[in-house]
Amino acid sequence: MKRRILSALYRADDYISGQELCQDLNVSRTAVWKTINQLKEEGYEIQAVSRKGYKILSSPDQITGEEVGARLQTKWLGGEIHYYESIDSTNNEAKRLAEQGAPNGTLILAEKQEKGKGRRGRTWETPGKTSIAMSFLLRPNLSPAQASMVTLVMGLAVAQACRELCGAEAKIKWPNDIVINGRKICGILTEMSAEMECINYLVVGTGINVNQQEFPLEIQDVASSLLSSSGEKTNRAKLAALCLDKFEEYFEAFLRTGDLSELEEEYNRMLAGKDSAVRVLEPGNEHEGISKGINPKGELLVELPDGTTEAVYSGEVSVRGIYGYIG
Ligand code: BT5
Repeated sequence: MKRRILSALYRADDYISGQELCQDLNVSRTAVWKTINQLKEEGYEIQAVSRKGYKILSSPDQITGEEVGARLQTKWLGGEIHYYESIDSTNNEAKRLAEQGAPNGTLILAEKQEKGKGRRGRTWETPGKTSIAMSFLLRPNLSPAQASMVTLVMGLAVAQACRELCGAEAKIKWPNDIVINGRKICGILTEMSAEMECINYLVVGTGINVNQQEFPLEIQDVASSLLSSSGEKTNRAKLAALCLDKFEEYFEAFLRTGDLSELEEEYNRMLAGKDSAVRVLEPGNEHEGISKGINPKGELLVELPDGTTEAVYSGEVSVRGIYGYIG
């Protein structure tokens, strides 16, 4: 009920009458009035003007299921939402829920992560109140080999959402970071449960630095936030919802062809360091080349000094040393 009323208030550009709310949601005027009061108690500023109705003036900065859910325009992503003030890791929670049979599209949001995870055992800082930590569960009909492309689809969604909502010069650092001016503002971790031929489920976890003004010493030189780079605060729930809206749209494009052929061009426009030198950190075979952007399989094409081009698969190597920081 709260989510539906919030959603109607957000959708209305101007005032929405009590009667409209009752009719749209099929509830009584008293129920609407009660919910509006409840929202006010929670910190929402809602103006009520006679003969005009209700208008939302401001909302508390929180990343709850209601706040994000009310802003979502997706068809299936976020159909079920779980919110935690504090959790070990939203990816871990998504996996636990997946094992209990949670449906495709289930979304997990947390204000704070106690054990946020990066790739290969690294950690991810989610201090609370300033960032986004979210994971969602997918049960796609894909082969395990296609899974790494889903990280790229989310990267494109986050970069576009940051550009659209914050006007930020967000770029994608292949395969799983979003950077602004060479500093990381977002990391994506996709985890998979699979058999030989098919995926049981995928968990796509995204951490975004939104309103942080400072960072722990260890990541001070590599990390940034949307606030630090633009000077303006961003509503976290709005940004999270926009990332998810865009993911659903791009993911459907990905499913249509089973690869990134419909998204490749847009992705390469947003790619940091395209046509510049990159260092490929293949164990035992570190080498340099020129980044030529991704191919439809999501591999990074690297032109080597001898003129040949190699396709770097995200699962095998990482690329670094190009965006002003070592990542
Ligand atoms: C990543 O790993 O960038 C993937 C991060 C995924 C985080 C999300 S949050 C929601 C979901 N739940 C989880 O538990 N995880 C996901 P990687 O490329 O390995 O980068 C990790 C490195 O980034 C660390 O070793 C630090 O150097 C740096 N780092 C840690 N926290 C950071 C932050 N808040 N901002 C920028 N850099 C950070």
